[in-house]
Amino acid sequence: MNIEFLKDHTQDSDLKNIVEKVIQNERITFDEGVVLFKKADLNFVGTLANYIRENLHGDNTYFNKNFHVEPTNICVFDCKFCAYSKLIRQKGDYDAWEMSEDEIIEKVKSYEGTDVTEVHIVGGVHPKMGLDYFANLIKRIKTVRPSLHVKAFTAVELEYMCRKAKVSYKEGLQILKDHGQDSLPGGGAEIFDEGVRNEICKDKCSSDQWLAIHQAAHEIGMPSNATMLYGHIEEAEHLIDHMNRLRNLQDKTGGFNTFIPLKFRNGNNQMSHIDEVSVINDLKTYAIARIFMDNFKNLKAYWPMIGRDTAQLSLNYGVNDIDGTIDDSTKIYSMAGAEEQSPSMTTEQIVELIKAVGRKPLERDSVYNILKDYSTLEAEEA
Ligand code: V47
Ligand code: SF4
Repeated sequence: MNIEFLKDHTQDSDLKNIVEKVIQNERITFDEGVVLFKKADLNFVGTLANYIRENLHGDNTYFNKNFHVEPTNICVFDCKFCAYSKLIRQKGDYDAWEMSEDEIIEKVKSYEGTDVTEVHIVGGVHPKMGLDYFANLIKRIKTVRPSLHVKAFTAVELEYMCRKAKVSYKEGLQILKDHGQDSLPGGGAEIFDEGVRNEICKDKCSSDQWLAIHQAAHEIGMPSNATMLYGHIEEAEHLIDHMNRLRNLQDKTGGFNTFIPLKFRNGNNQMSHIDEVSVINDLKTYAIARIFMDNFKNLKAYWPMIGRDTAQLSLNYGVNDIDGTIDDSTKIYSMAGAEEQSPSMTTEQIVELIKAVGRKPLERDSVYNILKDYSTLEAEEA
């Protein structure tokens, strides 16, 4: 199906209006976003999202070469969807870990001679690991490997660090930046609607604080990502409200690199009684995100969470980025029942995954500069 066919054959006037807006490159409203969730089928939103994706990126599909460090899973907060903080609370410290600074540095050193370009550092909110500790850690990482892009700390960790150190968000972020931090990941956003947030993660940073921290980062020249945790107790209105708050901030600052919808996984957490949503629902969420978030250039599917097959399918539903080769020894997703228990893909595998659906694999850096075109390389060269 193509967009002209949709324009000519859509009977519903609300949906027809949305098709026309997309063709005119006009922004859709909050109500129209909700209409897409409630009335449109997967083919409809997929056709619109793919049209937008191809206008923005053609077949280009980005990935990067990164590794994850999770300094600790000890956390002062108690998010109901979090698999590992619950394990600690129920079983004493049996499942808890804390990496020492030296262990983290050893891990960074272990990538010497490889072509990874980014380290992603995120963990639980440890009561004793504060701003000074992390600033020093980043400085040591940069000494070991100056060219490595350090994408670190969710707004949840940053809110706690700044509060404890009694500094403003801007001051705290400036200290981290001066020590070498390059950008912020998108975690901790969950769902901004205060009613839903109160149900699923009431004790961590508020929605306003999350947005204020990302705004402060953008204002001092640190780009960031944004996530949205979907598929649990939220309704369509909450998803659109979440995306709308991000869209408004992006209008102000332009500092977001990418939007990452994260599928709620129900393993081993306090929301395990909630069924996970279907793949159809996943693809619909990506597609509507692509249509609604007109000022976000990139839409990322985080493949360890949804699995390689759904990530591959999502490339026809608005997604243009499937994160990285990710040598990921972190546990936050695997403990919650994510598709990939030990997520790692070689460059060759990621390139083949993208090529298999007729897209063009491009290695990018953390801020979406293209580093290498893999579309013409043979498998063994990749
Ligand atoms: O905020 C925790 C999510 C997030 C579960 O910026 C869960 O490039 C689903 O933000 N089911 C942290 N999700 C991870 C994150 C992230 C991941 C990949 C790339 C980037 C980026 C950021 O993980 C949390 C929370 O929303 N999470 N538990 C769960 N049971
Ligand atoms: Fe802590 Fe993050 Fe888990 Fe919430 S999601 S309990 S903030 S580690």
